[in-house]
Amino acid sequence: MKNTAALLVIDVQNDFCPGGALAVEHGDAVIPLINILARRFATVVITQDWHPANHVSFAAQHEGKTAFESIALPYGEQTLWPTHCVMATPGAALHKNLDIPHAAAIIRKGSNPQIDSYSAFLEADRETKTGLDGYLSSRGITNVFCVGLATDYCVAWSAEDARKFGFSATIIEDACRAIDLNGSLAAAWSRLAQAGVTRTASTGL
Ligand code: VGL
Ligand code: ZN
Repeated sequence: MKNTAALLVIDVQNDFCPGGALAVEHGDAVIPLINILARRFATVVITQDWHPANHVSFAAQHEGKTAFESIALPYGEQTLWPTHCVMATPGAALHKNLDIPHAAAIIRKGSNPQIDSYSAFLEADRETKTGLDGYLSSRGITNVFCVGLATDYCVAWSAEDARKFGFSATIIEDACRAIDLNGSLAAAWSRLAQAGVTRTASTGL
């Protein structure tokens, strides 16, 4: 890959892998491919979903609510999730088979108790930046490639926001797995197409 390309490795954490608190089906199956792809990029950024134990996205924080329902919050509609990726717990750790020693930056997101953050660039209030846009820009990055978990949430929102900040964005589909809650995967792909995100297979890179 050109030096203007970066790979974003989204949320390959224990809680999103089989046996985890918010397991994505076959989530761990993407790891060997991600390890291979990462070797083609000089710039790799890893993200971690990283919530306080009382995070607003946890169903357990809302009396009478169960996981996968949604509620209205000041910044919009929020899906409620099982308690997951609590900061500094084993569930929040990167999967042990992820092997990207040259990744120079790790972005942790979702740490504000009141605001979720699917995207690696912007929190769910659509205002608060993580700083990733500046990190990439100051390294001369113009093209962002996204892999990881989950296709229809954190990968999709990150790719959409990459476009918002003026990067080209490509999702490498076979290096991602989806949650697919109530048609969320199909909905994500149509929003992504609207946003000008490219969808490709790793074999086509
Ligand atoms: C994610 C739901 C809640 C993700 C994170 O990484 O896609 N999904 N938190
Ligand atoms: Zn989360």
